[in-house]
Amino acid sequence: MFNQAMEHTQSSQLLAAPALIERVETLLLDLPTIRPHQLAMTTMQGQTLMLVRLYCSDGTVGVGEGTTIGGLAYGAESPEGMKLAIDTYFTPLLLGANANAVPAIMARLNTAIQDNRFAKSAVETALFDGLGKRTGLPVSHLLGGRMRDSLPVAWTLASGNTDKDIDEAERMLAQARHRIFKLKIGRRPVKDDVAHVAAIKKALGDRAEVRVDVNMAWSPLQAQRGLAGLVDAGCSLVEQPVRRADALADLKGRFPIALMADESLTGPASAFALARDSAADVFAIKIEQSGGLRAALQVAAIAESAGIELYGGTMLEGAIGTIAAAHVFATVNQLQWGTELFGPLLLTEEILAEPLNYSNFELQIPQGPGLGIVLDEDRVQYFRRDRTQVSVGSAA
Ligand code: MUC
Ligand code: MG
Repeated sequence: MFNQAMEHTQSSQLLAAPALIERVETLLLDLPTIRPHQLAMTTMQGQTLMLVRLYCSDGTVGVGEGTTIGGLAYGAESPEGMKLAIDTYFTPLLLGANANAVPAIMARLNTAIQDNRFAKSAVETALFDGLGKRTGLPVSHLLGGRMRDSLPVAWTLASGNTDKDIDEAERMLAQARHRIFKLKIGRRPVKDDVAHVAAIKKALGDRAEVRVDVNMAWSPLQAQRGLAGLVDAGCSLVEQPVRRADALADLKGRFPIALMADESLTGPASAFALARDSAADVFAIKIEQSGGLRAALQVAAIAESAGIELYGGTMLEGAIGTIAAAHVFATVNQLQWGTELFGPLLLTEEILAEPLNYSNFELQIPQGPGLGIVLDEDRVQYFRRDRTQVSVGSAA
């Protein structure tokens, strides 16, 4: 009897209070990066975070984030475009909806709005954050529960200069922050890129693992030459060396180096096609590229059933998007290649009341309700792109 009563009390605490979405707010925050970040297709000097907040009738507020890489350099969505899409098209579908019914809301958005995967991921993050705050559960628990409480985090060396990259890697090793390094290549001739990788691997030796991301820059022929050189350089993994999925499939299994799909993975349907065509050894799962947290888990499930290994990828999200991805990655069965959830560390400015905990080469996943993070509201307001207009408006 006593036990039954206890069970009842505990379970009723976990019920989410009814909550209707009353207001949707979107903001653009501009934050500088610690150094220029050089990829094959662009060099980033800063990052724009598109924040979305869902204000609900029970007083809870869920927050989500969308980012891209170099505006429109990486894909079809931009932070400005996400804000416009959410303000104009998502908001009328969200207002008045039952915020606890996350799959129903996402189904409605997916029916009414094509693509816009990054914006959908931001909104789904905010929905889960709110649901977590209402139930007292971390997002990872809402997604089925955790396999792990912390995640290994790789660092991307992308200064564009070999010596600077080696110095940066040494600093990361000395601070016990990262011991897996992903090198951004694909801008220079293949042999120069391979020499750059070989020099860094030689300097770091067995103290670190070196991987590369070509961001689709190589032709199939360049990729064959490049992969052969990367194997000799001691590189363990190559991410999206070529643009097309069929070219990826042609490369797979031809060199003793792991081949990872990134740009080719745009959600569960593409994951299914890549798995069917045996086009990659590893999938980079990303919440934004997948179109949301649950879609990312579908990608993971397809990989797992096809015997494809997993890596927790990033779109260089700030703290909110990074932690949303961390909650997802906490739940997958195996994460053979760790993660690259270093986005907040690339930014000079903190927007959380308490920064994320990166220590011992890992990111600790917060235990609190929802995303388990608290925004520093003054700093959020300070970094708003429209700050001047806001203060002028409020003074009037
Ligand atoms: C990508 O292509 O993987 C991840 C790390 C980084 O530096 O860029 C991103 C995007
Ligand atoms: Mg990549």
